Amino acid sequence: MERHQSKETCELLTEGYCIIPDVIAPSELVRIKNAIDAAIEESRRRGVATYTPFMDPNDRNIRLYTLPDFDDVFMELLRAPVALKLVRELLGEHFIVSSFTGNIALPGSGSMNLHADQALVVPPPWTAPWAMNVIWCIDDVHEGNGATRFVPGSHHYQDFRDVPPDALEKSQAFVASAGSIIAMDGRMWHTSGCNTSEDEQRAMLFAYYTKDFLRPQTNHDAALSEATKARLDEEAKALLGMGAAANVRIGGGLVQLAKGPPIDTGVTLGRTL
Ligand SMILES: O=C(O)CCC(=O)C(=O)O
Repeated sequence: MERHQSKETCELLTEGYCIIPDVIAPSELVRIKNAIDAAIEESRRRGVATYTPFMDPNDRNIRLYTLPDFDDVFMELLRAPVALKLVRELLGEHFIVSSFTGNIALPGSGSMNLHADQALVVPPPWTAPWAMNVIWCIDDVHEGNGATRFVPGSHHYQDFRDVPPDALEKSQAFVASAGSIIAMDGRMWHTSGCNTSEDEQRAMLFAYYTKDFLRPQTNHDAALSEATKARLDEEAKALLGMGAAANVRIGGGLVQLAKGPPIDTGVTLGRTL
């Protein structure tokens, strides 16, 4: 492991996740919670359902999509240096935001199907991290209120066939305080937990970044309102993969192709392509 890498980065590279506490100040947490409440109302007003039956067993999971369209604070989270540092360490310099969604699990919410986010956008084999989530914990999260559950070591699975039948039983809940971020390799198999608490809400926001050559989950150019788009600077547009040029980087203006096969095929960990 390189010397300059932090403990968190090392854990992310080796364990497939790391937790960084106290990233969001208490006053910011209030601002984000208010933005989430407003987004729920606005999403419903726009006719976008906050219950997604193909994902969740009942409507106690409130889903929010395309968060940057609701409040500028969400774009600030996507651009937070602490998050982008982790993304660079795992995915390298060239990445985009694939989607930014929220899942607010209310008491009585159930678990979705086990999955790995990279497996949702890349066919196997999954030999390198091409995707990752930076999960913003807006509430304290733990087993009882349905924190995300992950299968330790599952970021090494390379194919659907590698997922054991008892993967769910092997899963464990993340435990983190409100204001933490959890960075998770996109190959980690995980699911939402069941919120069995009496009265605890569990809001977690999923900033999903991928290598820039992967088609994103959200077409931000189509999904964001004109008003939101007008507020984005060039750097934000690039982060959202909204530039006019899309997948033209790999060949390096044909120079790389003329030189022969790429030196690094993206099959090894970190800083590739
Ligand atoms: O809400 C959670 O804990 C997990 C959500 C998730 O994995 C997803 O939406 O893909």
